[in-house]
Amino acid sequence: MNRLTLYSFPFLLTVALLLVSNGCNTTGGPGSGGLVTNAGAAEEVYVAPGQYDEFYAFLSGGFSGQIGVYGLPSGRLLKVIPVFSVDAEKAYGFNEETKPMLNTSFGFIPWDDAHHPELSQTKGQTDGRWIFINGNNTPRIARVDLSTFETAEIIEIPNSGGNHSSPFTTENTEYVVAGTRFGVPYPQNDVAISSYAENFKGMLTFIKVNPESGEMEIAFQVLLPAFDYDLAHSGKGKSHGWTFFTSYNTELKNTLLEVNASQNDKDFIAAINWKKAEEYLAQGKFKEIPARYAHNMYSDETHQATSTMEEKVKVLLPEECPGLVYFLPTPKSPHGVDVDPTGEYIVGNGKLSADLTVHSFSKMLAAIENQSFETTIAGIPVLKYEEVVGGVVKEPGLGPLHTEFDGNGNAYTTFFISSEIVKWKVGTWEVLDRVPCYYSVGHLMIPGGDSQHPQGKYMLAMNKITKDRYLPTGPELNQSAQLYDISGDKMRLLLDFPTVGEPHYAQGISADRVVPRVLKFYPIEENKHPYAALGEKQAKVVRQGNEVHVYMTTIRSHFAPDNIEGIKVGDKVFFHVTNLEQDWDVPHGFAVMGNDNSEILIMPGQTETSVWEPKRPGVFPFYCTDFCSALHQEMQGYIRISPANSTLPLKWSLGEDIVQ
Ligand code: K7E
Ligand code: CUA
Repeated sequence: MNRLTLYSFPFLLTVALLLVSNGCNTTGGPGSGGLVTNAGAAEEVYVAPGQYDEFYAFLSGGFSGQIGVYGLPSGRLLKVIPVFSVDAEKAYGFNEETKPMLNTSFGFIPWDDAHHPELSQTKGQTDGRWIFINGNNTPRIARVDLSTFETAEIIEIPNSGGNHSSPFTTENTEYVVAGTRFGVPYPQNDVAISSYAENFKGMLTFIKVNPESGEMEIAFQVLLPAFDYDLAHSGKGKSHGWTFFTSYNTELKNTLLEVNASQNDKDFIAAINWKKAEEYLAQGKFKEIPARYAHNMYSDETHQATSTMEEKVKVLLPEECPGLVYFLPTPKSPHGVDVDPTGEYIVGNGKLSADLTVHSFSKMLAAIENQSFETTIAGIPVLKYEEVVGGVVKEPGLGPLHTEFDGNGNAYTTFFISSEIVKWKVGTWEVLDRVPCYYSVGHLMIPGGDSQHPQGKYMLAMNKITKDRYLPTGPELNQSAQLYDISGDKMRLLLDFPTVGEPHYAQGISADRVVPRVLKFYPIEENKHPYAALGEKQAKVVRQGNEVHVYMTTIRSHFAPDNIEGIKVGDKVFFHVTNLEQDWDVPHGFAVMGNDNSEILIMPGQTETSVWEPKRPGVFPFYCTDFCSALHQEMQGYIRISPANSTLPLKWSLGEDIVQ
């Protein structure tokens, strides 16, 4: 049989268009595409020296596993926050304090693929407290504290594979959610891959967020058929209490998905009534099942992370919980699902569909009330398409992926294949404007654009292909973001800027919601690190068998102690370095020659630990790695390593003061 006959028409169309869209920008050169013709655009993105940007933008790093923090409208990179990947710059995953953050049921995992940052919300508005982000590969959700811009917590998601539809929040951050992209055996087990349809399942997870501390806890999971659950967004306003997940591969195939998962005319949006789930939980209608998953917390008091292995999880079965889940038929392999600010409309971005389907929440409730079901799958009613669809945007573009809102009744949808963003009117479904993207846009972001209260001044497009936009940098070019002004009727391109990693989704927030909360240093008197030295008088070196603990302090511009002797080959040396500074932006660094580890970078008032196992006798220098003062280059010391059988006593000193 001719293999081509296997391929569906939409698939061939997609391939053809992909080729076209990629082909048109291979011949580029400086300024060959997408010239900014708007006079004054440069002025609109110019943030004068010494001035702050108006917005923070948090862009996921994709396969870098991190979050990039940028200012808008300038596009200036402010910080890379290490989340799922080790980062030598900040010693994340290298120092003893943060290693437990990357612990999982598989052990220490130094990397992940992070797609969707999501800001915490209060009353449907971004509140600047935390930002959550998913790890896809080894399913996890992280919480970053926006007072320190550091990862505060990571929780692993069990019964999951490819944690992609994650971690979208509810309107008061009651929950963040996680949906499995890949079906996996439930329970995880050694079974034939060809038994996919019978042995594999898809799990959706609701993670409760403590309203004061932000601490996460898996509240419950919902067991569903092994579709691929792609993206999610929670209801708001009238639809508060519901969360919507897109799915594809409703065909339940386990091979050649590009063809086999594109067969069904419609896939589903799964609508989960989490308030109903809470009732069922209260009634005890759950199954508690064994599940090993890590829960890692960083403490700003002890400056240390702990990792706890959790043992079980509560699972709800739709068959036993009527009213918990409904399926909304949605054409064809929907990617993003986006709820408008009123909570009435649920946009299903069908990747292979010619039109954009928008469901109506009120119609959905009516269809449930009237039991307008097409059929039932695994105990889950499938609502009739005609009964739930609220409107259709006719032929807006090719390859819709994601939609955001501006708070003025307009929606903006990205089209990957036709490489553009289309603005349309919610309710009338008319196309109002379109702008090209350079090139192949994935997600877009309007600050607050997935909340009840968008701050609709700018829109950011995150593009997959960068050819001809920037100076070449070898075979790989950084991904690119483009900033548009959306304050008027027409979208206007203002700026291109390259980004680190591969941003998928992003979040934006006006700076005034974040800046007042930012911590400038850790009060030294509150430092509860068990190995802290809270003043130079507490600096010391303690031997416990082969382990040597150096209680070291650092302040401009010396370490205490800075001369250490009596260490032997075979010892394990713990440098616990406390930064005594009590001023903003005065970290000190520490590194010792030949250590198979990164430097550490200690914030003012913090303690960090670097472990070193010296391999040979000699005298080895250590120094401060962060240029901290005019005498930074003087910030150095020595440690003497003697042979394993040496009887040289421990000795440490700083100048004349603390000689032992
Ligand atoms: Cu569309 Cu991972 Cu949200 Cu990329 S995903 S674009
Ligand atoms: Cu401390 Cu340089």
